[in-house]
Amino acid sequence: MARAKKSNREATLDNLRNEALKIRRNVWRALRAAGSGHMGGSLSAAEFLAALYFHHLKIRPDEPDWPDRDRFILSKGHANAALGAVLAQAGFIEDAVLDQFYAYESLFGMHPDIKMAGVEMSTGGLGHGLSIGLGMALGARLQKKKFRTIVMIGDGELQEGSNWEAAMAAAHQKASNLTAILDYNKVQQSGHVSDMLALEPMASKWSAFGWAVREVDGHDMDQVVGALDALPYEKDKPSMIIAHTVKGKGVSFSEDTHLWHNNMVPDDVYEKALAELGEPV
Ligand SMILES: Cc1ncc(C[n+]2csc(CCOP(=O)(O)OP(=O)(O)O)c2C)c(N)n1
Repeated sequence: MARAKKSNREATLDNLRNEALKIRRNVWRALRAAGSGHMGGSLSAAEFLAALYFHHLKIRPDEPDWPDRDRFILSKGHANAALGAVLAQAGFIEDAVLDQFYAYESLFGMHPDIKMAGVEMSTGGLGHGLSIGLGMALGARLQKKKFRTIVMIGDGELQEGSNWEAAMAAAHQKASNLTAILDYNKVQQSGHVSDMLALEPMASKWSAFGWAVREVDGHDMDQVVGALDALPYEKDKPSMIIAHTVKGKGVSFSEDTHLWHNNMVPDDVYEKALAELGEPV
């Protein structure tokens, strides 16, 4: 019997799931090359990064500085292994660069370097990306350009007061061309966010700051794509996507623990991780 043909949307979602799996595999590959690095927050971001670079962002990998491109800032810059992975998969950089993670004179370092193709902003000191993204969004408005700016932030990062200044300013400026994605994996460097410095209620807090808010399961590709396709959510308001995620997602020992926020990656750990993730198609 002939197999039922997949709808275009199902095929798109399958393709994006596959890219997310490749991101996770490439994260472990890069970290193994360096011997260590930040796996937890890189693995939680995989679905959104795949959907951004292979579905949502208007970008040209062969012309990284195209003036009309959408801008993406990874404000939680310690997850740079995942950004490098998706930039390689999308063709901004050579695949071989992934084996140069954290190597001497490599542009692919522990944090994003604006000198590397496809990287919009050097980040790593937490708490700056949203302000910079707002500046880009306001710049687009001044230049009468249609490009959009998307900033991914972490929940631990949100404890930095500068985020809330940017949140107020973006609402005041009615920056509807600005989107924030909160990788809400509930774990920061030294423990669970709720134990360190609680942030709930998250959604109503952002609404009160004047943002249009949507909450999704950040590992459900259908919801991830739906949230991106629906942007912007309200006229004259910046949009916030609260992505409920799992730190270290995809590998049993790294999930939902600060112990794998940043860790060593000897060969046996790398092999266990890849065996659990499985092969992309
Ligand atoms: C200003 C600043 N303070 C401290 C650090 C060290 N640091 C790196 S990652 C991290 C935890 C971030 O937690 P979160 O935003 O929840 O990231 P995720 O769980 O997504 O990896 C900290 C404190 C930093 N990079 N910048």
